[in-house]
Order: sequence, then C-alpha cells, then structure tokens
Amino acid sequence: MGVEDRIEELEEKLQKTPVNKATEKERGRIKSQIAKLKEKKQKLAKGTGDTSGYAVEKRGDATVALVGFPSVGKSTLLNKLTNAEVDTGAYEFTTLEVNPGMLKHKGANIQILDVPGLIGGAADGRGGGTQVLSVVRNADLILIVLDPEEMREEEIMNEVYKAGLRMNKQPPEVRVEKKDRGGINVSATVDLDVEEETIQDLMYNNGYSNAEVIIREDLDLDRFIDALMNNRKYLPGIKVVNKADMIEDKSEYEEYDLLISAEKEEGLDDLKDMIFDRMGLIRVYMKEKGEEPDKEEPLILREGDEVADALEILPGDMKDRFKHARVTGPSSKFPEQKVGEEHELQDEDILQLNLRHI
Ligand SMILES: Nc1nc2c(ncn2[C@@H]2O[C@H](COP(=O)(O)OP(=O)(O)OP(=O)(O)O)[C@@H](O)[C@H]2O)c(=O)[nH]1
Ligand SMILES: [Mg+2]
Repeated sequence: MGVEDRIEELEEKLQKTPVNKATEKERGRIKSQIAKLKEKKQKLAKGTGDTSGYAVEKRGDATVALVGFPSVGKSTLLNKLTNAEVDTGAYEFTTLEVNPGMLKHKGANIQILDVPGLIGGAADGRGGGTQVLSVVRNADLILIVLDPEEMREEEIMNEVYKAGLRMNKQPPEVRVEKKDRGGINVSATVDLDVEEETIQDLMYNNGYSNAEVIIREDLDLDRFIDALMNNRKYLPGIKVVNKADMIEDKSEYEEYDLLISAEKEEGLDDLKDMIFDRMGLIRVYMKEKGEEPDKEEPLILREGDEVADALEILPGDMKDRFKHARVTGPSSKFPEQKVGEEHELQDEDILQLNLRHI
C-alpha cells in the first residue's frame, strides 16, 4: 500500500473514532501515525526534485509569501507593492509559477513571492499544492489574501495547517530530554488535559524508550504531536481582505488584520508597515565618527538582535576588529552610550563602531 492510501485509511479511521477520554490514546496513535506518514510523503516529494519549477532564490532582508485561492488578487497586489509586472486576469489560475518582486520599505528590501492560487486539497498535493506550500514554508511571513465575494477562510487556513505551517503560533512549550533508563517520565507545570499515559504512549510510538518530558502549557493532542515532529514551521502571518472597494459594510470585517484594495491602491501603506513590524524587522543607522548617520540605507536586523549580529552581516572582518560601539537611540540610556557586542539593539538606533586598525 502506498503512503497516500495509508494516510487516507488512517484519516478515515480517525473520523470514525469517537472523541472522548477512553479513545484518547487510540486517537493519539492514529494522529501521530498520520503525521509521520505525511512527513515521509514530504520527503519523497523533495527527493523527486519536484519543486524545480517553483524554486526561487531567497533575496533581500526577508521574504513574504502571498497565499490565497485563485483570483483573489495576489498578482495585482504583487505588482502594486513591488517592481514586478505580472499578468493578472479575471479568470482563475492566471499565475502558474512563482513570481518574485522586491518591496523597498523603510530601507528594507522585502522579497514578495506571488505563488499560484491554491485549491482545496493543496496540502495533499492537488494542483501542485505541495510545491507551492513548500515555497511558503521557506518564507519569513505568510500573507493570506482573501476575497470578500468568496472568503473560504477556513479552507485556506486548513491547507496551510495541513502543510505543517503554524501561523502566528509559538512552538509548543515542551522539552524532551533523552535518558539512558527509567522509561518515559512526564512532568507538567500546568494542569494537563491530555492523559499522562497518552503522552507516554505517543513517546514510545515516536521511538523514545527513556526520556524526561517537561510540559509548560495545557496543550491538546495535536500540539503535543507538533512538538514531536521536526517539520513544523512557526511563522508570523497577516490576513488581509482584498477588493475592499467592493465591500459595502466594512464593519463586518473587523476581525481581519486589514482591508485593502490592491487595484485601487487602498490600505497598502498600512500593509507595508504591518509586514515590516510583524516580521520583527528593525532599522539601525550606521554612523562614522564625526559624521551624520546614514538614514538612507539602514542596516536591517531583527528584534532581539545585538551589536554582534550587526557585526556579522556588515562586510569586512568586523568581529575580529571590534573594540566597542556607541549607541544613540531607543536602546541607549543616554546619547553615545558605550556598549559591547551583547548590547541589544532597537528600531532606529544609531550605531557607531570603534574598530581596531589592522
Ligand atoms: N474590485 C477589485 N478587483 C480586484 C482587486 N484586486 C484584484 N482585482 C481583480 O481580481 C482579478 C484577479 O486578480 P489577480 O491578481 O490575477 O488574482 P490572483 O490571485 O493572482 O489569481 P491567480 O493567479 O489565478 O491565482 C482581476 O480581474 C483583478 O483585476 C481589487 O482590489 N478590487
Ligand atoms: Mg496570479
């Protein structure tokens, strides 16, 4: 039996299994088997080099993937946000390959990928969905584009989920430490809804014989399985509703991040800011002694980055030559504060490096 058939069989079995405490262990087993088979399938697809037509080199400071069903306006949006000139059309599946474009915003070069529209079952490989979703996996942010005429939101989120993508979710707070003996030990810092026995069972089924499992959140079966799989991807995401020019009552869409009109160029500045923020990008202005800071071409870093991270991406052997830095801005206590490599930078800091001459 092929991997696909086996998955289908297990999914049917899961459907037929009632959801209650008595069946929890059984459901856990089935779910975990499905997860493993899907991982295998993903690996097989990679092995065939199936992604060749879609492979796009990552460029710029960060990458955004546009995700949506056909005709929601992804290509129109790409063209308005970037220098790209991709065909758009009133019919479905206008776009059949991955089209990149570059958005320059706040000094950052943000690559935007317009990928072919998904169809239901995309995560299972329908309509080249596996390849499309593998491009999305490599992005730094998912931009979900919805059409008010036909939202199908649950459907698209389901495809994203089935592809192992977890949008706007933190990785589960689970730590697994392998041991030499003692079986599977579960300890939790919160009350757990899932039975300890179920967790032990899942551990055994995933190849662990002796391990310490420490759980710090009240998670469900699916999230515990996520913690055991290493092909899950946790990405920030934004949900926009496009074609706002067609919407009469905008108040119905308050739960979404933004209402935009790609065609009429409405809401696009807000969208650009949101992309920059959600990816956690920060600008650091480099400054030479006695000169003005360079505000045109900031160094683009990520929230939490330190002076050391700046040294890493700057050209030249900065790390070896670094003596100290002077920082003026949101992260400094006072102007020109003297700091070391481990100083955490913030958006719009001005950074001056004091380097050894070699
Ligand atoms: N009214 C309105 N129409 C829009 C807007 N944005 C896009 N459209 C129209 O929607 C249709 C589909 O746009 P595309 O950009 O080709 O959609 P797509 O998501 O790239 O579609 P596929 O490539 O087939 O997946 C075109 O007729 C566009 O003119 C908008 O903001 N308002
Ligand atoms: Mg298109």
